[in-house]
Amino acid sequence: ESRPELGVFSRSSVGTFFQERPLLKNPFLEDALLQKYLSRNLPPQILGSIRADLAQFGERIVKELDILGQQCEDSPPRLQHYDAWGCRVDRILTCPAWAHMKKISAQEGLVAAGYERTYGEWSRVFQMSKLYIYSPSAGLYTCPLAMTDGAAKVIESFGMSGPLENAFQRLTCRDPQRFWTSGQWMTERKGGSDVANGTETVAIPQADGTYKLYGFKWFTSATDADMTLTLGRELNAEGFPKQGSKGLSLFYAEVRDEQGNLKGIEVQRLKDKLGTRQVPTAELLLDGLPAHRISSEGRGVASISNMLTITRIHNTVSAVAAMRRIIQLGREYAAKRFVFGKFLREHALHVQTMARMEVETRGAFLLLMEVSRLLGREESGVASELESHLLRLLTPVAKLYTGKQSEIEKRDNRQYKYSRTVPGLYTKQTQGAVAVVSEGLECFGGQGYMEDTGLPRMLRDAQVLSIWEGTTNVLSLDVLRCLAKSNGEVLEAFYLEIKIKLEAASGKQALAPSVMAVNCALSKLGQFVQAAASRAPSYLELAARDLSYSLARIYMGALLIENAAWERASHSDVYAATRWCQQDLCPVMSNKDSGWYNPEAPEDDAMLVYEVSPN
Ligand code: UCC
Ligand code: FAD
Repeated sequence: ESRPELGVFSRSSVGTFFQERPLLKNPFLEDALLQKYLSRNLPPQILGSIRADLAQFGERIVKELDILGQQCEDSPPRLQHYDAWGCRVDRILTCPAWAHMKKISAQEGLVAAGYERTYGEWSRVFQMSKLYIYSPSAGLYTCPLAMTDGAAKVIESFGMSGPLENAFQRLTCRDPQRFWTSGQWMTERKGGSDVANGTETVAIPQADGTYKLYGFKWFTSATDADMTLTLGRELNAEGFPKQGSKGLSLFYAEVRDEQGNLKGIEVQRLKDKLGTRQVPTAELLLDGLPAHRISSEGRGVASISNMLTITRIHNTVSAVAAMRRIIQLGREYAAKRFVFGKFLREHALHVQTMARMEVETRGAFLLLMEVSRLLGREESGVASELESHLLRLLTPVAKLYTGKQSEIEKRDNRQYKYSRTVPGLYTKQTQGAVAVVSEGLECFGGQGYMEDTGLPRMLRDAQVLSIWEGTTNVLSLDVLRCLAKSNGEVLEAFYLEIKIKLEAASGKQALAPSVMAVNCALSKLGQFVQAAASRAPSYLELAARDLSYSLARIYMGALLIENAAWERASHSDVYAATRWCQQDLCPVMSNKDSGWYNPEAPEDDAMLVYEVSPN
């Protein structure tokens, strides 16, 4: 008897095991630290309503928005240059999910909440908390929201009249039909950091007091916006553009006419980007864009700085939110993935890896909330001078540190021998804006690398956070400028606020080593600043990045201690503070001792980078 031929007419067998996927749960209810932060700080009369809003929004994120965010990634924007009849139209075509995000953003008041000020000085904490749970599911719609918020802030600071009043109402409204978004066009081909020398756009005055702008904007994100703030150069008496920073003014422009066609703008092309693919980023030729000057002549950069403050805080939101989300998903997965005889969450080495990510994220989160709190206080008119100084300093510090953050190994308090002519200790500092997210992807093994899990895009989108809105070095120089300009008052504010935060931990034995570490770092910082005062400006320039990192780590240490000193704090809060404070909190002092900022260092660095082959 012959055997039947097996499987000829059956489907091939693919096995019976399928890994359970990590589920996104309500990102507000899953976030113990956010909830504790709100309970610790918010007045009881507003806590309930803010919690209810965030819990409800968290539910909406899981059920409705996360999938829309993925659709934005899957259907990136396209540029249609010509219509079927050969007419130039330059339409930026976005997907329905992107349009839906605009509607939801208005309904949820994601910009409006910052201006309605329903919760007084806590309104910004509320708004940023909402954006923080939304951001990883937003399909990068948080990018236009950031610029919209920044534009509203600039307009509010100028006072509203004429078209600006209408614009402000639209940027800050909850009605999806009326809601506008704004662009922020600063970067031209010659420079995005060096705006003063890079801007070639000229503003030609018109008889009615308005202007027409001619130039080329090299990067313009969320180019489907309704309006923009941008920089342009006015002409001197001889009819030539005025050069330098003093030649730049700030302009307001509505970019489309009633029919939705662009006014005096050609879209050259859409950018082909590593990440942020959901967002249309374009190169624009301004060919007579009608505009209103809103700053006084030559005060363009100073006037747009309010926008930079807001967008840099939003950038911090995105950085911290990405870290938090990958941990939330990673810990979910670790409870489901079974390897070597037990669940991942039972493998101590895996959990140690996640704990390192968690410590990073906690420090970053508290710094984000601190900056939001200070912004809210300033906007409610209750901030002290000290707090305004702190806000100015901590905004670039938070942006640059959280964008770059998350390189885990430095957390170990290991010190590496640095064998150069100058003996010293070298604290390892391989840097990577994406390190927590990158480590987070590894937590899913091979699946973390698979596009259809939705995870890889988190890494791609994280990479931009240290580049746009000011690179790490440029912001480090901004930190220097801010310190230098204030005659010592900003640094004094920094010291005073930290002392206040450490006070909260007095008498708490478990926190004593951490308090000591922060105090020790503060005194090293003081020694550094004192020593640097007598050195050439190039010395501080070389130290700028390490100095900014030191400010970030020290301040985050103080915030973690303050958090852990709360009477309802958990053992984990104390542990997080302890772990944070075990690292080198003042790398600028360690690297000073290694001679990295000395006059001969640039030459050595240049030789290293540009070494040529001997033959
Ligand atoms: O990248 C962009 C959009 C991306 C998409 C949106 C992302 C949203 C967040 C993510 C959410 C998903 S838009 C392009 C962003 N571009 C930058 O960030 C530029 C980076 N470069 C700088 O920041 C430079 O430091 C410059 C451009 C500010 C340097 O210009 P100047 O002209 O050389 O600067 P000066 O002379 O130092 O400063 C001119 C004035 C001074 O005031 P006065 O004249 O009163 O002494 C400064 O104190 O501007 C003041 N100023 C500031 N004030 C400069 N920066 C600031 C500041 N940050 N805060 C307050
Ligand atoms: P460069 O200034 O050429 O920097 C190159 C390198 O030099 C960097 O490592 C930088 O840190 C370093 N460097 C520069 N100056 C110094 C210095 N003085 N000392 C030490 N190091 C220095 N711009 C807009 O205006 N609007 C937008 O909507 C917008 N969207 C963007 C979207 C995306 C996806 C990207 C990637 C960029 C976008 N940008 C936008 C541009 C962005 O803001 C700039 O690219 C950024 O500010 C850096 O400017 P740059 O490209 O001229 O770099």
